[in-house]
Amino acid sequence: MDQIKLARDLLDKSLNPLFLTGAGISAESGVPTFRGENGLWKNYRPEELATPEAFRRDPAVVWEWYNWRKSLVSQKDPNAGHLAINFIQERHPEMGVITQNVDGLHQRAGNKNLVELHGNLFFARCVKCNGIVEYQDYDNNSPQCESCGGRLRPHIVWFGEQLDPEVIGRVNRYLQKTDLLVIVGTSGVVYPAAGFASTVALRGVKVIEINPEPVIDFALQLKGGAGEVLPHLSG
Ligand code: BV8
Ligand code: ZN
Repeated sequence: MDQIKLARDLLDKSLNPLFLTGAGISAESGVPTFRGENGLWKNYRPEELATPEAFRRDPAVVWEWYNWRKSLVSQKDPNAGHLAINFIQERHPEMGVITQNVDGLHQRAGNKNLVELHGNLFFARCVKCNGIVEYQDYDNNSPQCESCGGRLRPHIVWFGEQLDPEVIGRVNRYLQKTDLLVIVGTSGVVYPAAGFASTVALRGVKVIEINPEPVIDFALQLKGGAGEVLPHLSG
């Protein structure tokens, strides 16, 4: 039986499927991935931009990069992969979608039960009072907090920073409950997300991976793009 049919069967029989996505699900929307050919990290070094030290050293440069990414993403739309998740959630209304992405495309697609592991490009956080505000601006590289005048930073989890404990709690509840983990478009490099597949596989949960270059050897691998494969699982 071909892989897609197998995966479709597993999804139809699953009582608690769970999705985990990475930059690859946004690739067909025209949002560059991180480590791919024309990836974001290709022209930048993460440690120079996506770390608290980089922000302390030169906040304006870090804001310039995030503002550029924000303006890029706001001109893109969710693709068939994001939209297919809506149809799958019609059959599985409790299904969680844990994403490493900060581009907000899952929300814009209408996906429910979303957990953003690494924050969101369109929010900022005050380094002084920790207030979180929506921040859609593209051209202000040194935004200030309106309530306390403190410096605003991107509401993004940088390397070496802990994830929000509330987010981790939600993730753990989903990981404990799931009977099928579908992983879409991640190179499996960044922790803790990179550890989720083995966490659930250890208790016998099946893992499906959708990726043109699959990386999880114990998964049922569907080689291909999210936008072409996911609609076959949702129809
Ligand atoms: C933490 C910033 C506690 C936001 C990001 C040593 C060993 C293990 C772990 C560590 C270690 N040293 C430090 C750590 C922890 C560290 C880590 O994992 N480092 C890695 C690099 C080794 N993690 C952390 O620091 C995390 N915090 O663990 O706190 C702690 C603290 C200190 C020390 C220990 C523990 C914080 C992680 C968050 C980092 N922030 N980004 C931003 O600017 O965006 S991570 C960055 O990578 C993005 O957020 C992105 O989400 C994430 C993962 O990348 P992917 O989504 O996988 O994208 P990528 O380009 O890599 O791959 C794309 C995939 O798509 C490819 O496979 C490709 O084939 C596929 N694809 C392409 N086209 C398609 C497709 N798939 C489907 N369809 C297509 N069309
Ligand atoms: Zn403040």
